[in-house]
Amino acid sequence: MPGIVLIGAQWGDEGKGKATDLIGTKVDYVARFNGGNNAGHTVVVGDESYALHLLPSGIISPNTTPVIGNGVVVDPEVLFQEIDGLESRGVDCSRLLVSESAHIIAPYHRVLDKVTERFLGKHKIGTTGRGIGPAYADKINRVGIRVHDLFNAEHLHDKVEASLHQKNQMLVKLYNRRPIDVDETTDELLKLGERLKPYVANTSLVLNKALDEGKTVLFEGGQATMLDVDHGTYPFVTSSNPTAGGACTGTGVGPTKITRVIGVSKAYVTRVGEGPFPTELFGEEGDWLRAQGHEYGVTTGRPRRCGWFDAVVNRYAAQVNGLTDIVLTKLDVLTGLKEIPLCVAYDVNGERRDDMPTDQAEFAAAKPIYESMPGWDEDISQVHDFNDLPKTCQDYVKRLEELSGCRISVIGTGPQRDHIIQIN
Ligand code: 2SA
Ligand code: GDP
Ligand code: MG
Repeated sequence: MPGIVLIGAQWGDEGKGKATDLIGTKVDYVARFNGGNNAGHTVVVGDESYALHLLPSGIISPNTTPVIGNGVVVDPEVLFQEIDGLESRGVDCSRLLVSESAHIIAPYHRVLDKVTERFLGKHKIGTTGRGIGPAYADKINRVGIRVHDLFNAEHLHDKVEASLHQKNQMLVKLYNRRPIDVDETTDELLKLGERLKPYVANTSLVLNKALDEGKTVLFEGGQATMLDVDHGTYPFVTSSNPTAGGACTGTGVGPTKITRVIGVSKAYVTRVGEGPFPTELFGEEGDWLRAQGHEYGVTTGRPRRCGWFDAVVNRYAAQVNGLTDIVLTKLDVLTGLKEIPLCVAYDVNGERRDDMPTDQAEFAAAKPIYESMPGWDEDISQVHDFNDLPKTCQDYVKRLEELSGCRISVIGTGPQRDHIIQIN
C-alpha cells in the first residue's frame, strides 16, 4: 500500500515536475492535492519539454492514472487548454480523473485576484493572478462552486447567485466596476461542466481502493512548504496547504496510508512574488544564478529571486512535512563557483537562531550566518554514481544532508530525465 507524498521543501520551483516524473513512471496513480494553475512544472522527455500547470505530472507517463484531488482549485478553461495542447502533441489525456468535490475557479475569481492585488498596493502578495486566493476564500466562506455543482442548472444558478451577491456589491461600491452577471456566468459554467463530465469521479474512493489493492499512489504537491498558508511566510504565501498534511485533506486519503514523504530542494534557493527571503542575492551573484539556472516562472515568466542554500528552511521542511528523504536538484547549476556559501543559521537582532522563527517580523529581520564550501569546475551532468562526483561536490552534498537532518536519496544533475544520481 505505498502512498508517497512529494512536496517542495523551499519556495517552489525546486524541480518537483521532474522528480514526480522520475518516480511517476513507476507508480499507478499521480494525484495533485493542492493549488491550481498557479503551479508550473516542467517535465523534459528527450527533446520534448512539457510545461504543466494544472495537470498532474503523471499525465506524461502512459501507465499512470493522473488525478486532480478535491483540494485543488480547478479552472476548467485552463484545464481544457492544457489537455488540447498535450493531445495535439500525442499525449493521451483520457485517463485523467477530476474530483467531483474540487472547487472551481470561475472567471470572477480571476478578476478579483487582479483587482485585490492592485488595491493592496505596497502590501501586495505578488500572486500569479490566476484567481487562486479568491477561489479558496469562497471555499472557506462556504460560497464556492464545486465540480458536481456544474451538472445541475437550477442548483448552479442558486450557487452562483449566492457567490456573486456580496462580490458584486464590493465590485460596484468599492472598486467602481460593473457587476458580474449571474445568468451569463451560470451558462458559461454549465458549458464547461459538459466538457468536464467524462473526467469526473469520486477520487477519494478510487485512490483508497487503489491503495487497498496494493497499488502505488504518488501525491504531488504544488508550490511549496514556505508558501503554505499555515506553515509558510504568511501573509506572503499561497492559499492552500502544499505541506505533506495537505495530501490527506486534499485527496481524502488517511495519514496511515502514507509511507514515504519526499522533499524536493534545489542546491540553492529561489522565490517568486513578494516576501522575506534571508539568503537572497542582489546584484551580480543573483544574476549569475538566475542565468545559469534559467530561473524564470513557468506560469508567468517572472524572473525568480535567487539566493544561496538555506539549511534553516530545509530543517524546517523536514520537521513540518516529516520528510523521509530529499531529492536535491540543480546541483549542476553551481558548477564553476570557487566557493559556495551556505546558510547554516540566522542572526535575528543579534541572537543566533538554528530554528525557523515563526514570528514573521523576526523572520523578516533574519540575516544568514554563512559557512563556505569549496566549489568544483567539472561538468557533472553525465555522472550517474555519487562516488564519481568531484570530491568537493560530494562534500557539499554531504554537508547539506547533515545540516538538513534528512537523507538525500536522489541528485539532479541537469534538466533531462536521465540527468540524475540515485543514492542507495
Ligand atoms: P497565488 O497566485 O495566490 O498562489 O500566489 C501567492 C504566492 O504564492 C507564490 N506562488 C508561486 N511561487 C513559485 N512558483 C509558483 N508557480 C509558478 C512556477 C510561478 C510563476 O511554478 O513557475 O510562473 O510565476 C507559484 N505559484 C504561486 C506567488 O509567487 C505568491 O508569492
Ligand atoms: P517545479 O515547479 O518544482 O516543478 O519546478 P519548475 O518546473 O517550475 O522549475 C524547475 C526547472 O528546473 C525546470 O525548468 C526543470 O526542467 C529544471 N530542472 C529540474 N531538475 C534540474 C536539475 O537537476 N538541473 C537543471 N539544470 N535543471 C533542472
Ligand atoms: Mg514551478
